[in-house]
Amino acid sequence: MSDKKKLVFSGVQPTGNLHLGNLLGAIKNFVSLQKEMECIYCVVDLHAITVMQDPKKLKENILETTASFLASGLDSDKSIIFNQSSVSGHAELAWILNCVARLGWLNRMTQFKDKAGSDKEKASVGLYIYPNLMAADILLYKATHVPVGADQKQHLELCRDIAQKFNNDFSCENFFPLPEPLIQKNISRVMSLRDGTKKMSKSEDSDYSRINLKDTADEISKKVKKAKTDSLPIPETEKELEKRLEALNLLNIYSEITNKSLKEVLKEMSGKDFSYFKNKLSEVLVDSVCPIGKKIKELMSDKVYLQKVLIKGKEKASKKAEENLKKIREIVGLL
Ligand code: AQP
Repeated sequence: MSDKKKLVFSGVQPTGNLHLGNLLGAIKNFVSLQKEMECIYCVVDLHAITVMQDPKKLKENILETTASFLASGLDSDKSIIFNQSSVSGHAELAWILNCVARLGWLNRMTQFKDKAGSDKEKASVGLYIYPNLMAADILLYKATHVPVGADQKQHLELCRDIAQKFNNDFSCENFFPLPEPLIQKNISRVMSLRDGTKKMSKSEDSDYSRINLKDTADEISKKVKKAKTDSLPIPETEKELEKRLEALNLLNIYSEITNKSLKEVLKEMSGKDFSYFKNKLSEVLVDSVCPIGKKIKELMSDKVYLQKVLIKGKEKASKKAEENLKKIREIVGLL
């Protein structure tokens, strides 16, 4: 495929403070891709309302997620940056795809099971069909590449199944491309600082489980100091880390931030105790995260500017979406 035809789409939910998991698992990749390909990055506010949001806070979070994109290095002249609900084609295509996707496919989605918890009957219908909306987000632009954290891999596979079924059902071979997930190799899932079996998440109750992009140097140091580890020193080999999930997570974070392989990090740190390593980790985190946090705060003091960025993105996105939707309506037989 020529570079011209490649198109990147991805989104982040405006559900609160963005954290190190969002940065290392997704946004870092967004930034490097904008140098190579045409990219569309979306603040997915319609996804956010699949669980109840305080309307005032949601508005603020949409702007703050936009500020976080810009502060992390996204450029609104190079990439299309907008919020999902401003382009109504996302909801229209989602409805069409609701009629293509099968119940059995959605029943297999593990994120719904995790987020709905033990009482699924009380979850919103929106939360259940969230992956169909995600498929619509991507297919509306005929995106070919989707940078995401490993937690979104299953939803991407579903998107490919939906695209394939649409192409077969309506006899329009290759109409929708089958999008490829782009998952970071070294750190595809940043884990909670309190529990190495859970991913770092905005909605986790304890703020000590995550490093937020807006955390101060002091907060980062405190969180790293309190991060769960074990009593053994840092080992020499990756094999010895297999069952030490919290230690592995911290070492992986250090490796990603310093651009060193885990092997190199172990060479540097083996035999040292965690208090020594945690000091080093705090230093590199403060150096890389605090400038982003400072920029987010600066950008949030000019909300008019942030709104202008979103409007500019909406205009570009709407044009592309409408061109594709015209063809989709025609294929489906809608007048
Ligand atoms: N811990 C993580 N490690 C690696 N990647 C992650 N992502 C999220 N958490 C991690 C990736 O960030 C992108 C945006 O995610 P999102 O905010 O839209 O949704 P999410 O995956 O549901 O993230 P959270 O933080 O867990 O949000 P809440 O708590 O609101 O549900 C995605 O590419 C995701 O893979």
